Amino acid sequence: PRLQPTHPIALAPVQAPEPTVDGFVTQFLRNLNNGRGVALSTSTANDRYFALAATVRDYLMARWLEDVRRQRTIQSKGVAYLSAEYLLGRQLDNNLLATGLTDIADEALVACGLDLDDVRAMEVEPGLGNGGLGRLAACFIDSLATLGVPSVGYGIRYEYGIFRQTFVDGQQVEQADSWLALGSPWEFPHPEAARTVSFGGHTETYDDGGVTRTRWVPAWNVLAVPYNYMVPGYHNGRVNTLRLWSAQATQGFDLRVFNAGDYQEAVRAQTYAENISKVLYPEDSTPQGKELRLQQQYFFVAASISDFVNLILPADFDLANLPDRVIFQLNDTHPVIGVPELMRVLVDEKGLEWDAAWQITQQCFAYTCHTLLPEALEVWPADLLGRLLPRHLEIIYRINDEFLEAVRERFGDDSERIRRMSIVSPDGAIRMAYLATVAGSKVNGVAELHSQLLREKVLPDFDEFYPGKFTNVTNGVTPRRFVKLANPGLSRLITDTIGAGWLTDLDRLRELEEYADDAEFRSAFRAVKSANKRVLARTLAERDGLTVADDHLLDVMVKRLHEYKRQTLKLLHIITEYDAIVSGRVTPDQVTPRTFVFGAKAAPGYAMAKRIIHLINAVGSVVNDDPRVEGRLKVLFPPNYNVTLAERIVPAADLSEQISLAGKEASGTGNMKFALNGALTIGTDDGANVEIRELVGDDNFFLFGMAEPEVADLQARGYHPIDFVRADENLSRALELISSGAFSGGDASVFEPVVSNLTHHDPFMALADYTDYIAAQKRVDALYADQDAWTRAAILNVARCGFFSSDRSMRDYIDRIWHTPPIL
Ligand code: B1H
Repeated sequence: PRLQPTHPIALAPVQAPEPTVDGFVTQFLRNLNNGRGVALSTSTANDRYFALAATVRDYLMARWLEDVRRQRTIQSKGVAYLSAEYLLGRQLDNNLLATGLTDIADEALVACGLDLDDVRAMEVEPGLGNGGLGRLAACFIDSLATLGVPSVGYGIRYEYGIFRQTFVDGQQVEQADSWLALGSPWEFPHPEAARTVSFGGHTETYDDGGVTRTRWVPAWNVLAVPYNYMVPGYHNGRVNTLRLWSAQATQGFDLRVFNAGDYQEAVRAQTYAENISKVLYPEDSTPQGKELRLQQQYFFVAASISDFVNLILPADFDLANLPDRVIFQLNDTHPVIGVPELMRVLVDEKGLEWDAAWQITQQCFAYTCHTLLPEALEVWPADLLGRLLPRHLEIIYRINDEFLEAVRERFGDDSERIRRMSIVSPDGAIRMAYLATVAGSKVNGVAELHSQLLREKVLPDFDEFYPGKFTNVTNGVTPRRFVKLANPGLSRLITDTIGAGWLTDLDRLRELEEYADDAEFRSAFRAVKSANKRVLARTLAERDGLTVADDHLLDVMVKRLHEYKRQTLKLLHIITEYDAIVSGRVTPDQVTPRTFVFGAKAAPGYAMAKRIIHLINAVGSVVNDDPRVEGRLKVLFPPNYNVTLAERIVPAADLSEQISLAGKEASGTGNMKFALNGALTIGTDDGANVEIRELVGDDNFFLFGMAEPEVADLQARGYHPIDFVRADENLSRALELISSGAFSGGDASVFEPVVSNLTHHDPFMALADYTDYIAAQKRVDALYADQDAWTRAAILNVARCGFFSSDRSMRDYIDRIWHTPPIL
């Protein structure tokens, strides 16, 4: 009788702490004492942050474990989102919000004599992504959890995320982002569930009871150790999983070599293996064709597929049914090596016939393309791929042979077409976007215009060959982080006006439309914007020692530094305004007082982008310090723009700069965040700007510049930027000012490369759009002068942009691509 279990395994309860202030205090102190090994009186801010995070975790735990259990029992179809990047932002506030515990936590900390703000400031955001693509993945997993769709996000636990940007004499200097230096309270390592990932070696055939089979004999292995993170849905009791892989050597160091005194050699293999998840490649939109990068890609994809096939699926699962159980969504080409990997697993490891395996594989993948820039489409030299993954190269060749055979069957021996469509390029490189298109059940672009150009310009042969394969899913952003957390004032105003529930049904923002004409609502709306500017002012003062005037139009351009995004066009506008004042053509009181805010990281190897950063800082210091300007123009460039800072900048902005050359920005997602927070957009007809403008209406959007067909036309006719310089005196003066050394202490050589690049090449046609841009900025000034009209337009932006919730994006993926119903 002594051995009767009182908590039988299957029924053992997972207990959540009491959702009261007392319950919270008790759990918080317990975590501080037992988890951190300190008393409140001796604890550091970091201890308190860890204990608070652990407390929030404790509330989520029962739900998480229940969701994991339920998903394993039901075994319904789910999404495995494969992404090399997740730009998560801080977790504490998000998870407090999801659990509805923010107020309780606040009071509980007060009860302990602490301030929630001081504690939350300790969190270092995990910057495991470069920009829009990584942030999109983070928004998507948030929405999947909120919709209750079974899903796992798979990725890499980089030890160092996107570099920390500093400025030295106005120039970008990168520092390692050691976000894990003090540990992370959000992760759960599971070394017992590690997967072995192999590299190198050769392939051989062998006789398997009369059948000839191929096997891969790799040369070296690494361990992929999973770290699990909770992904809570909003107020729905659901918690999905994000699983990030960390590389570990299969064997520790070589003790014999160590004892012989060669310490470096003893750890060489270990260092090599563990380098795989050491650092995020800081490229954005242009891939680095580096061996380590391919190692990273294969590492996380192979571990993820093995995790799903060998650990998540039941042991007796019939792999013929795999497409009913999972869809692997390829976030750009980075995980496309998963296609030959699944084939290898099915054929070499599980013994399926090639044709059956290919049938399965084609249904289990779908591919999202995030770019149109030809230089951004990943290709891997066959010799590199063959050296690292010899079996995968064989599989890719066979896929290509069979694919080209099918093309031949359909179109005859059209050798031009065959050459164009081959997954293997004429110079022997593997075109990963083509492989993904051939293997994917669906291929989607990320905004209407982008999807259209993808079909018509980048992959037209494939669109013709695979009718119905191409589709669009316009990107979205999570309103939980980017409206509710970032803009509590606006959120309160919205709830007071239209009631609760809009945060998970963002189309309901439409109900605000009628209030655009309500003077009282407009003044409340303006008050929120002003309060947000003061919050930003405080943030920038503390963070960077910058000052923000509270009566300025806040004109914001925050995004990666890239020539196609045209930060130089924004600069030319600023210089033109400055020139107008200092040349005496206008008096300072005739210009709209504006503060221009930039945020931008440049890829460390992108020389022109770094020069442009230098120029922005240089223009800033001259303009800001020139007494003739009388403080009417300010240029602020806080370093190290990241998710945390975005949450302060976006809600404070009046004007959102989305000024890429038409046809170059696949979608943009910053544009959506600004519009949803009541900034007006000045933008080109590019990416999702097109859809924003259609929704908010021409009167509430400042459109300028060439549309994509005009760009193509000008390119075809021959673009000569110098013609545009000659045609617009303001433009030539602005360029002349830079050339004269006005922003470089008289040294004309410093920014000569920027000016000469613009006047002689201007690959993204900034000068061609300059005149129209300036005209559009005049319309901005005119509307801003009428605060009621401006506010009305801003309200309509909020009211009409509910479409850009990532919940809607996820529903579109589910309907058009995944067919994975929520579990209720
Ligand atoms: C986007 C990238 C990207 N498109 C390669 N492509 C990378 C490509 O490390 N790499 O090699 C990293 C990133 N990122 C962005 O995706 C687009 O430029 C945006 O327009 C779009 O909004 C975003 C999300 O779809």
